[in-house]
Amino acid sequence: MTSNQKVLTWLEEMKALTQPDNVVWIDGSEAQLDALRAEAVSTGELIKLNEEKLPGCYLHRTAENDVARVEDRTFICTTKKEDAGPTNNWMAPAEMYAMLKEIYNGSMKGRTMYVVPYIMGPASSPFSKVGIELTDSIYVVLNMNIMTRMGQIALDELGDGDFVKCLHAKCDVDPEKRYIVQFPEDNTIWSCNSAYGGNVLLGKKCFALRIASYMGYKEGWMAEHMLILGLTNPKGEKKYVAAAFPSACGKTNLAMLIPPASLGDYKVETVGDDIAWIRIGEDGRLWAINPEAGFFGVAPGTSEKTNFNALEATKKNTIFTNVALQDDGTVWWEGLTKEPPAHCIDWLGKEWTPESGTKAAHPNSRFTAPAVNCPCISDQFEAPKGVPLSAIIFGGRRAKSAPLVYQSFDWNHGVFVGATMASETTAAAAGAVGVVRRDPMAMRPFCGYNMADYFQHWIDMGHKSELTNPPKIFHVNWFRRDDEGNFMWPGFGDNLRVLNWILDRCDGKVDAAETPIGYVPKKEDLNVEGLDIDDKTLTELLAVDKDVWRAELPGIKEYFAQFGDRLPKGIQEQLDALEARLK
Ligand code: TSX
Ligand code: MN
Repeated sequence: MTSNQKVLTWLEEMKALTQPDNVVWIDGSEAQLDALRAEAVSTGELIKLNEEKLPGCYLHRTAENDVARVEDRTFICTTKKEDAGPTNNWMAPAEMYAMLKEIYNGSMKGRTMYVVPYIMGPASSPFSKVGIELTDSIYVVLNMNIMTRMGQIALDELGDGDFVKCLHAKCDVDPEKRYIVQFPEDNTIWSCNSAYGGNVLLGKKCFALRIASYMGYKEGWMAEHMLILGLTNPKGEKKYVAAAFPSACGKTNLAMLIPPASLGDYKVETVGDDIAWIRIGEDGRLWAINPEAGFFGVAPGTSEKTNFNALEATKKNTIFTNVALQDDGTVWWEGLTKEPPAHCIDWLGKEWTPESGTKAAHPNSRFTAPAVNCPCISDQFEAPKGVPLSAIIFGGRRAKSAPLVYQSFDWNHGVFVGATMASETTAAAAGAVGVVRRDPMAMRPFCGYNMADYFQHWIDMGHKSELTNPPKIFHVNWFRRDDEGNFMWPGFGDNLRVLNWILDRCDGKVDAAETPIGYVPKKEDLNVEGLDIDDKTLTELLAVDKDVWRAELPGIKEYFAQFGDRLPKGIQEQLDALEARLK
């Protein structure tokens, strides 16, 4: 399948280490995939779902202790500890390789190793990169088939070039020996003792964010935890934005937003829901591609009402992980319907009724759905150069501080807005509810190098002479609450009203009010026609309370303090300027 000597040499080395009984090259053909699906069904690894209602769909249940990414066991192994920075776990590469080799040693005895070549990005795009994942899990192969361009196509793309070397072994799924390890200086990812999505689909968070962010730092581009969407207005003018949100802010929902018909003939198209690779184009703008080919979305909360398009995307050729199985061979999760089913099999494989007092689907249960299934997928989804960005949007879940939307004063201030991103925790995550978690650019668990250097890279990108027309930078908050604790903004499709203000600002079409934190809309410039929202609420939604913002400063300072003198001067200047404006 390939004569690339680097691939063949590495494969021999990994075979000698893991000692599989068989090695199977994945070519991406339907015949081979079908055989793998059949094998997984025969062993119980997959459950075939109702072929009439959910054609080509399967259910997989992971081990009970293997249901999420494991940040405390995720490492960035650079030669120097400082290059990984204070927000990453670190171990010296030689020490880590030695420790992991003991775990991998003979771990594939009696098993089959699958060689999975894949492309992150559209085939034959100059922005795309090739990886090869060695895995002993059919579930991983079938998920990679949805999430990437996989098989011979990737080897053809690779030629005799370089690739990211990914090794995954399920081992005993022992949580004490579970490691997700990036070696950015070696283009290498090693993952063991897990069989859950983000830990084992190594093209996604490990490659397309952690390794790629380091590549972008070295090569002058950016790998970001961002959705990409296209918005066409009634005049037919099309613009693209990228947006970063921490978890539980509805990023996939925004990526697939349905414009309310009452606002006129708008169209939203999805380019990506999770990751953007961004470069400076020949026209002096930033251009973004989605390196992925599918959506690995959180199932609970996804419904016809919250995200019709995502739900549609899951109706064929989709793999569900840790959702509930209904008696008719379809799936269910909390929030899919108002009324739960009278009976189902829960994510642990046990009988479940609404009286069980437990969740039928795991809160982090997932669908792996092909992007081509999405009714609103962009016609630019496969565009080799990607799409030009008019705006970059940062967001968070804040009850009181952040107004509905504000624009940064300039690029460096926009980087500061991203660097100070924070979100209040929800019941969906482990731990206390309503606690402020700092999550710069939503990259806290995904930055493959020192986050202070990452901030500097953001600043530097904005000042490159080739970037003659940078996007404007904004911050949104759909989650502001009144004193009774009610959400003040209807959110969902009505967020289009905010996107319209953002794009009008990019076009210089609307004025704004200057506040200490940035430019906020003048009330009359935000279209609230047809909304049940009174003047007082609107004022409150757009208000910037100096006292609340002054109270934010200690948390920001404390967060930045961990970077010591590696914190960019450009960021410190922004902090000082904000403090002065809040006096
Ligand atoms: O995804 C959300 N978005 C973005 C949509 C494009 N959610 C769900 C978040 C959990 C992942 C939201 N929840 C949004 C939002 O804009 N806003 C809210 C808060 C909210 C919830 C319910 C209502 C209003 C606001 N109203 C009623 O239920 C009637
Ligand atoms: Mn994500």
